[in-house]
Amino acid sequence: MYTSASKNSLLDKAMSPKILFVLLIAFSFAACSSGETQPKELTEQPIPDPGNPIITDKFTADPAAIVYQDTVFLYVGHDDPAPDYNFYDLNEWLVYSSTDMVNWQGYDVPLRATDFEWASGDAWAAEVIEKDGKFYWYVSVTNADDNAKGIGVAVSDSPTGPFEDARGSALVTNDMTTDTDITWDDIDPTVFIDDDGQAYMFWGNTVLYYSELKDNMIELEGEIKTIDLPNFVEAPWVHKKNGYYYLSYAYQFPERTAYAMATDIEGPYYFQDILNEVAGNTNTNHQAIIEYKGRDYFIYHTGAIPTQGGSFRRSVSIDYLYYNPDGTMKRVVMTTEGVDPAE
Ligand code: FUB
Repeated sequence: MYTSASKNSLLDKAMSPKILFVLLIAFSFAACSSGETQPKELTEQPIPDPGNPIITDKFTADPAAIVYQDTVFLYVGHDDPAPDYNFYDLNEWLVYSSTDMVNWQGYDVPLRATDFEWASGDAWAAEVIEKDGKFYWYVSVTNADDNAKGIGVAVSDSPTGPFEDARGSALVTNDMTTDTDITWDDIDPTVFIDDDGQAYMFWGNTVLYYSELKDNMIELEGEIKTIDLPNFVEAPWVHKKNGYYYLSYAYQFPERTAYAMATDIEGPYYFQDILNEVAGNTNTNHQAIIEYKGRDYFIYHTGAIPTQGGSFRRSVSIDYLYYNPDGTMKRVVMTTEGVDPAE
């Protein structure tokens, strides 16, 4: 039987602190799950400081970088197509230097495709390496002999040039690599000198080739071999850290950057992961990786220069690279801000 006494005791129960607490939680949960949170008070935030792209007065592509005597030297191709032309049009390479990764000094043009008499043009991706005080610049150009892409090498006593053709002929010609029928598989050289002093050159498009270099750095040594990597397109870059060899490369097209790891320069290379996503409005990505003043950097290109940037009008950007404790690399976060001045 329901009496007022029993009604009171129910009310008393309902008002107990324990039940009140449960009700409060239930109400807050219901409010949250229906999206009824209180908006925070909004304030104006600082406009991002556009550190990327790092060079804005020219289109720059295919970055490669070295650290020499505490200075970073950045080597790029100069995208320079006429306004109505929509393909790669690069005739020269440029060099910049920096001691903080933020402020970059330019120099006179150090090398042009026409500096190789046997080439008909096309200053495609290239990379410089220092050995015994000389600087060797390995380049992709079109070989006038067969109208196919080939690799040349220039040399200088200074990281900023001027550079001159070190051989007077191509280091790699299309007929030396027969794993594919395409005429542009001999591009994008990257050179790595291992701890024992042996230099290796990796290059390719669709097929990834590599070979040892002779001590003089301007001749191949031994046979040309291949490395099989998933969805390899081009732009190999080799670096070493804490005993691991990292082979990063352009993966699929439009390009992401992916990487594989090995404990020996010649492999086997084990695929790891995507390292960088498609770089905005450009089909290509083309990375360089360096360590400088205790931090790791991922240097790449995007089509981010307003308003004409794109696949054939690229510009170099820099963001931080981070490693996991097991040596794998974290995916790069491409930013507008770029990096802070290195100290
Ligand atoms: O710049 C011309 C070509 O585009 C390069 O050789 C490739 O790596 C791609 O970035």
